[in-house]
Amino acid sequence: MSKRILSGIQPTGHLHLGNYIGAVRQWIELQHSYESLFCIVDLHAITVRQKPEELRAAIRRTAAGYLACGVDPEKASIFVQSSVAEHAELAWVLNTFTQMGELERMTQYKDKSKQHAQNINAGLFTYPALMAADVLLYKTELVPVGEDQKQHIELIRNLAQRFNNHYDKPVFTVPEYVPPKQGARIMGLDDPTKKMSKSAESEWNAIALTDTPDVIRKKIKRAVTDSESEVRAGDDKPALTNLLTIYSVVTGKSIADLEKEYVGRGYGDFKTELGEAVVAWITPIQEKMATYMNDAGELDAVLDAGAERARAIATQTLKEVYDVVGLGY
Ligand code: ATP
Ligand code: LTN
Repeated sequence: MSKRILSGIQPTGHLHLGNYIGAVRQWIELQHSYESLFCIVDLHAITVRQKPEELRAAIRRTAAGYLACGVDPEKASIFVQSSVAEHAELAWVLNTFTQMGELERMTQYKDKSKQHAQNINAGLFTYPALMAADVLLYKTELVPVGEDQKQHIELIRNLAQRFNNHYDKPVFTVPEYVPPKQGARIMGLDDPTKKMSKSAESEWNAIALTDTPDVIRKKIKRAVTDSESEVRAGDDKPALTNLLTIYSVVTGKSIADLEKEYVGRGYGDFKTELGEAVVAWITPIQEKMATYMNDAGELDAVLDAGAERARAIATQTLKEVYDVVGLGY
């Protein structure tokens, strides 16, 4: 049997280029060789306050986004986390194996507690135990995510080993982090020192898959650049490195070739042409996304089928866990 992969994105806001390059792009490739599960992690999303109608809309839009980017529902199971109750159930058990000190070290938790200082809830703190449940329920071997999630994967590996050792049974598979080939950390267009993020304060930070062509062109025009006018990547050119990575992903050209194309030309040309390249790449994705958003029945069918396949595995694993732990009667 082929190896299993699982990944997920929170339905908060709109999918952006960072999500695509850091995560979804890998999924589309890997789905051909691995048994694949791609989740919309709505239970994670409520660790930050969400308006009910907006959350529901974001769940559907995220699912449509996966499909529009090329996740094939015949190859992969696409499902919503809250429709498989075992995620929350296993998360509870894993919470009892997770140390406070480990959670306190998580950088995502530290960042989010700063962003949401008025609501540092217990769910935000134990977020990684729920993420561990997502991964371990399916005995997942590989987890393709952006670099910001590496620390969480390391914690999940420790939890799996700790649980297995405690009961002296190999219940959980110890998963591995799969880094993106390119663009593990896409930076904000307004600030190349911070990652592009759905929840960034500035509207100039991220390019959403749903942005109109004009908005995309404007965002790229306004993107921060580095000193001197040479179009080249390098440690001393974080902004250009980021823009060149995006350019390379949307055109399939190598960064070296792009650098050659722009020898002797300034940032102005570069940005205009990058804007057009992103628009050309995104247009068919947006068209496909619109067809899924306009066909509620089709989207429901994909999510129902995905949840059913996921549930079949999840029920088995949870039963094994309850058995070894001694829960029930
Ligand atoms: P938020 O800002 O609300 O926390 P986010 O934009 O960071 O959201 P997530 O839902 O947390 O998005 O992440 C979904 C996936 O996208 C993860 O695999 C994550 O590693 C990846 N990802 C997110 N931002 C980037 C980025 N800037 N570069 C590369 N990968 C990213
Ligand atoms: N924590 C991740 C989202 C996430 C996830 C997962 C990713 C939740 N559960 C399971 C991979 C596998 C994030 O914030 N980007």
